[in-house]
Amino acid sequence: MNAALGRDRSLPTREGLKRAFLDHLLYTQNKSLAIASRNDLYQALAHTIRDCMLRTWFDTASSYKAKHSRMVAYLSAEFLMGPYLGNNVLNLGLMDEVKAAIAELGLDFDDLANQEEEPGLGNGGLGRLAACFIDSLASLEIPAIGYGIRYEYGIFYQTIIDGWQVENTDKWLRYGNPWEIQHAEWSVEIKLGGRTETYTDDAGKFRVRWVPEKTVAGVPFDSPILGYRVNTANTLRLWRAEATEAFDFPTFNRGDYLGAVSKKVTSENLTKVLYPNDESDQGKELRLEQQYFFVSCSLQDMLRIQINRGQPVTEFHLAFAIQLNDTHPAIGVAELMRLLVDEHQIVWEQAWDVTRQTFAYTNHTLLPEALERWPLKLFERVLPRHLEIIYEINARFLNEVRIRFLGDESRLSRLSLIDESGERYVRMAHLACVGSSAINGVAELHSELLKRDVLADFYAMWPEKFTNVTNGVTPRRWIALSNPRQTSLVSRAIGNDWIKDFSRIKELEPFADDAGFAADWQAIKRDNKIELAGQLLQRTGIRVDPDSMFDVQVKRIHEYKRQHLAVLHIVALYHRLKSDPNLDVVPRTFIFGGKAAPGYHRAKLIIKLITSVGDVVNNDPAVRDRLKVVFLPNFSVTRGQRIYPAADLSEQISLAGKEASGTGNMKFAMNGALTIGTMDGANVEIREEVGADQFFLFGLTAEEVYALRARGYSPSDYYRNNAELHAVLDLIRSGFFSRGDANLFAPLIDELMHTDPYMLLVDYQSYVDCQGEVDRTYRDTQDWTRRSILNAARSGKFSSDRSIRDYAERVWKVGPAPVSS
Ligand code: CBF
Repeated sequence: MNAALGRDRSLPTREGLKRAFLDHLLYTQNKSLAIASRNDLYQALAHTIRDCMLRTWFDTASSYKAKHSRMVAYLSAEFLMGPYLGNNVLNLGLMDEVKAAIAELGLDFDDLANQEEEPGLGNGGLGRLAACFIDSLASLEIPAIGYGIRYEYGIFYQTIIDGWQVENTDKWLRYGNPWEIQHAEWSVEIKLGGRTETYTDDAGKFRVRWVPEKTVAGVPFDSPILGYRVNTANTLRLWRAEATEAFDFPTFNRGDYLGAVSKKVTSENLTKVLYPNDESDQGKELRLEQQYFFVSCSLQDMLRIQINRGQPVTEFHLAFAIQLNDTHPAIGVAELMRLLVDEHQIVWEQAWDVTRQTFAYTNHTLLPEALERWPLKLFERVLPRHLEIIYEINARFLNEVRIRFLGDESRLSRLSLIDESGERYVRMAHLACVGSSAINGVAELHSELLKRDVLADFYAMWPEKFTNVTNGVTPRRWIALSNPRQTSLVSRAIGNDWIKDFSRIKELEPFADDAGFAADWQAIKRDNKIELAGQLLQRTGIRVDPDSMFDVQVKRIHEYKRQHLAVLHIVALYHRLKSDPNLDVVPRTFIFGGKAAPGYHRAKLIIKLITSVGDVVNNDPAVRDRLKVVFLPNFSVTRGQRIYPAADLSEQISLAGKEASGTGNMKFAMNGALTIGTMDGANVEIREEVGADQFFLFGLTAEEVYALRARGYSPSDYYRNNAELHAVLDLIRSGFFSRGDANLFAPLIDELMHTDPYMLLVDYQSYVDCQGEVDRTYRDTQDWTRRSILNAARSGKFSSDRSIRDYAERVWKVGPAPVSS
């Protein structure tokens, strides 16, 4: 703790902050103001702010220990935290003071904050959800710990070269991470590979022992997660792999220096890099090792805490509620059984009881290809003991099924933890379902579809286990931090309690009809758009008009999300304008952003299509002032913070039944964008909340998609029968946007015309018509602004605080445990 900040938990004064900052500059960075780099200044500020949190962090841990509070352990292979500095200053309630202190030193807070390397330890929605949840858990003062992986390289840095995505490594740790503290004393040992053997213990009991091929050490790195203006700071504990023996002396003594350190290098590979795929990486041995590694580290850590508190391991479920963020940590079910049965000698039945009462499982996808399964041979090679345990769990489980559904052999094979339909696989979702006391989807529609399709057999077994918890996002980061103008306007109107209790944002509703407020709201949107326009110019060289409609689609690039449907609309508008240069269209700037998985060629081709259409449209004098298309590279949390506040229109256009929830849709609505979207994921609930008038709906429903598929879908009929669509597809196919290269986009267009798995051609006309409605509405600025305010005012449901309250009540059965000041 820095002396200048005082040793109690009271907030520092401006003078104290300045002194602490200069101290850190000297004693942590060893620089003076005169010679410090921007990174030195950022590091000094980060350490100053961290100091303000340490006492609370320490007291929180002590309080949980003393109270024996049941802790939520949120296990997630990804935590897409975004930059820490601004968020921590906000949650401390120190934003004005810190900005002023920094300004008095002749520096600019935002400038220093921009220096932070964002920890991109996640791919997209799932990892960002974990980050929002961890913020809400602390803000609601719920005892919790987040467990994950400290990847040395996070999600790749995307650049666009010649219109194509190029991936660069993300060296986020190159200047160190001031927000973490390494705790080598809590390192654990992780076994991998090898074989098992049986033995008889001293009491004459038959037991199994795992003889691993190798071991690695798991070392925890902790970061404080401070709640918003409370005395709670929970922990995010990320594991890094290290060699158990960094230096192999026998090898060294034989004269092989490089060989002696090679073990270290291979061990550290385990947490080297985040797999950059949004929807699963099954089949990759290293990925399975990563999953097992962080899960075993975390479970061993929880057992250590439990034992330290003097509680018996048979009461593990009373001490911890573990949430599995998708199936990536589902191996935890088998690992907890192994730890309890093999290492702590608990009898199987009791261990199983404890395990089932400990875990709960969240499913995040309906895409069949994303449901994780591991080839049995690979699984056995990496985790031989776990396979035996899974066989035993399966045998007992299938007996339960036999009793319930006598003679139903096909049900048995559908439910089995082992897929035996061809090459044999371990089904991770099945392991998660069997080993959990609760199973949830992430939006109402998604949870219904899970019960109806993907997990229907489990629903038939245990309907009482199923529930829905609709996702949410934290209003702290996604409004208070990223949209300060809207924040102060709203707080002037209704006070600032909404930041803590977001249901109170509904108090804004009457202001939708207040002309003065609406004018301010509009002016703020314009200022946010000017700011984004500046970024777009700086990063892409494309100049856009802040008075045009900002029509935005930012998210991972995936065929089911249908970025290419938006492109078809752009090409249609372009085609219309070329045919009738006097056509009256609302000037629009189409903004895209998002990463494609490096091996997903079709998604990369969609990026190339967007940039190619942009090149033509942006440089055609006939349309230049009315249509602009920009692809902003390297969409990230940091970039999102600039984009959501500046959007007029939010594009949520996935094929109904494909997007589990979506969370970007919520961030847009909170920041006053109107949505154009399908009845998919959480869009359904957003429309319900904000009102049908505030939402531009188009496209098939999930039911209609099923029905059409069942009847047989022929995309070429749509191509033949819709003249504009015909022209649009032909224009792209002809090479018009690819300098005459008719082959470039052929794979995309041919797929649309022949199989169209995501039914773009079915929804095309409805989408384009709906965009016409968007245009008409946008022309009436007052009406649009009113709808924009209503979107924000009615978005209260979509706070992650509400999601966490739902989990706490219905799944974890935990409540707040405030830390006294
Ligand atoms: O639930 C959070 C998000 O998770 C995903 O990103 C995922 O990785 N499966 C889904 O695709 C989103 O719909 C969902 O909002």
